[in-house]
Amino acid sequence: MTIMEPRKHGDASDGMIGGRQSRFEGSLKVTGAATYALEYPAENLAHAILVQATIPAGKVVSVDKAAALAAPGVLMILTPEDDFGMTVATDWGGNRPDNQPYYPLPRDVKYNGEPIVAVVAESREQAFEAAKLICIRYEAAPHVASIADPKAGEGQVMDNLTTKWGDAEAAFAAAPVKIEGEYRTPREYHVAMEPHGLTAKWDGNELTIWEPSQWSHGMARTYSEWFNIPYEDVRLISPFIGGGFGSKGGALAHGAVAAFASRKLGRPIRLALTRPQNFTNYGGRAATYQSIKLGATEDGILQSIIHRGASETSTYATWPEQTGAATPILYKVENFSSQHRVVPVNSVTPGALRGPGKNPSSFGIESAMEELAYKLNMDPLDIRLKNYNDFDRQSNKPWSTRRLREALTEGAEAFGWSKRSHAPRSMREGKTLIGWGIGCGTFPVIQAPSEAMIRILGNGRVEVVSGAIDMGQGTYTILAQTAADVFGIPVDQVEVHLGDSRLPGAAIAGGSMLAGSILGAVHKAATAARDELIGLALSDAKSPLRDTGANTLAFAGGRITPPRGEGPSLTLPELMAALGREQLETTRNTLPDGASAEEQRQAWTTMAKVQGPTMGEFSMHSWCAHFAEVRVDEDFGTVRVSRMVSAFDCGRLYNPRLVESQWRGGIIMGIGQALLEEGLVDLRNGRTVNGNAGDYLVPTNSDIPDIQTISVGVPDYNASALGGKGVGEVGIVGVAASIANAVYHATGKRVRDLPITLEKLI
Ligand code: MCN
Ligand code: MOS
Repeated sequence: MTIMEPRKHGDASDGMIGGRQSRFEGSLKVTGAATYALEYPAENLAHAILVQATIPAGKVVSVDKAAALAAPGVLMILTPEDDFGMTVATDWGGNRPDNQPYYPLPRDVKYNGEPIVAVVAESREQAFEAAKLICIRYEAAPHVASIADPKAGEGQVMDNLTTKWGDAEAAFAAAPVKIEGEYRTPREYHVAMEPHGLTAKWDGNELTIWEPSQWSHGMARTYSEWFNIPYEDVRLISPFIGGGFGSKGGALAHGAVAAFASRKLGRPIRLALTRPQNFTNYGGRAATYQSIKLGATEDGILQSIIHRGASETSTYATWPEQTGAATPILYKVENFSSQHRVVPVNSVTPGALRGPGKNPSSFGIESAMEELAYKLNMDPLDIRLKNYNDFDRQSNKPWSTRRLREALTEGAEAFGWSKRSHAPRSMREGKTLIGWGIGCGTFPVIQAPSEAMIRILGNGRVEVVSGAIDMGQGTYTILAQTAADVFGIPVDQVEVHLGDSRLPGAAIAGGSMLAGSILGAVHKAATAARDELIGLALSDAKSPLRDTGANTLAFAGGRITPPRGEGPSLTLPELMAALGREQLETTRNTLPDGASAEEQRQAWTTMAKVQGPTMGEFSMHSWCAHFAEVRVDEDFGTVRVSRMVSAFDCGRLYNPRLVESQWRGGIIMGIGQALLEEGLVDLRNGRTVNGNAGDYLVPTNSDIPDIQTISVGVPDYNASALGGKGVGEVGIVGVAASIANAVYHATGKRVRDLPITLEKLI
């Protein structure tokens, strides 16, 4: 078992891959020196705000803007009347309709809160004041408020999410032990600290956008397509992001409005969404429900899983929150059937939120497995080990690495699981009921091509340059560590430049795919740069290393030497000086050799070349097992999570300190999901009732217990060039189930719909 103990501060190896280097850009953030998108100084700046529809469906009949236009400071008002002259851009799937006009402020209202008017003024306050004077007339149409609306219906089956093997119905009918349950998760939101927004500025036909982004290249492409300008003429700058959690992967209507207004006025425009607009203008996690039937033998061997799930989507686009994403791979079962439906409702299209699909999916299957365990009077740990899945029956491929057994056993040992007493309500301290539960999680390994440049400067500093994004997860730091490792130099001799679409292309900071993807490119470029330097050092007449007879050189401890230590030893700046080089620049990417410029462009700006977990020979995933302890007040039904132990297999860890922080962050979000978070919709008008940071509850420090994390992973070189698997999302997956299971153990009450609030327990 490897429990991560912080190494003593200042250990030189902390800066290498696998070291515990603290956040590279940390001091910039805590001293306020890091500039965020809405803080970039721009001369002659004007401000735009959005006015939102107050009906859930229908048409804008008229916008009376005369009074608002006359208000102080107002420069322009945009309405559905305006011809934006924009065209629809390529979607996530890489598809683009031909010449379809795009109206960021549409006449047809599809959800309550949809932006339909924009006011541009000298100041933000003037824009808000003027907006109050606008009078909008609508023609309302019937609406479906949410998945809970009786009018919502059953929705449509997604054929590509239907999975089947064996005969699940017959096996279930024949199974001696059965359970059946329906599990629900509500709408949930990202609530990133930094709200969405941007500063847009045109210079002639060139557009610069400062906007928080998880994908600088993909978003630059969208802006260029909206305005039909060359990709090179858009520059999206996003070096620091105050959290994204899936919400900042694509350009949105407010970005289109700001960029359009800027072009039309010939002035830079700033548009910041209000906090409530951060709940309406882009999608959070869709509400879901799913029914699960498990059939088993008397001794707890699974015979059948039947899964039927559904999630909300909007009326204008399909986003499935895949309730069956984890169900087919967690346990060994010979008879399986799963189906997922999407139910269109009048809401903004839902989107990715940390661990999309896997998250609600694991809440379902992991709750159901413990229901089965209690029905069989079996230990929840034993039933999981007994049904351990030996290969991926869905893809019919072997696992690349799967140390979930180790996660379960080592997690259980660290938690003290063996001291558990099985019966519900059997552990207590006075009026406090204590319960323990387990929840397993998984997230796929996704890979995307990436490119990076290494620049060695005459003064010996090494720059790593990439358009990749660091939204807090640690990209700056692990890129610096990779270069430091390859050149054998202290990490503070490295500089990292990120977050600009003009820099080399990279995978999206999403789907937990960036670290593994971009490190492959950085490592390749750094190794190539080092090889080039070795070549020069051994062949250049001016090099003191030329006559050593060595055929390679070693880079370690900040010095460059012949491998057996014979002959001179130089530092990087000394060697660069001897060679008379001001700089040495090397760019490499992970595409097959000879990829054309267009193929390269496709690779960084669309999802066309993204590789899923089973596209190769293996089935590749990260895995985890969470052990939760809850304390429930017997009289009041209040639940507190008092302890969490979580064991993970994420392959090799590039930086354990950052990884533990990622895992904890996911677990904390999972605790919020289990106990607090719930987007409430008013069925009468489809409005998000608690769409603000005061009423939509997320956990605070005082809600969070001691969290112990354990790594049981081993390097997986199928998953990535340097052996790591994805880390950013798996931490949240399975947490809610572990808490629901612990609450059942404490109270004897099974809560199948999140969040677990006190009224469900008393
Ligand atoms: N890491 C590592 N070893 C590995 C894999 C990762 O050390 N084998 C560490 C690195 O510090 C890396 C980080 O974990 O920077 C995340 O790596 P990865 O799992 O590849 O995820 P991405 O870089 O693609 O980041 C996206 C991911 C997602 S999809 C969401 S959602 C999420 C998350 O990261 N949103 C976050 N973590 C977040 N963390 C912060 N602070 N803010 C967000 O919005
Ligand atoms: Mo993460 S939800 O894939 O950005």
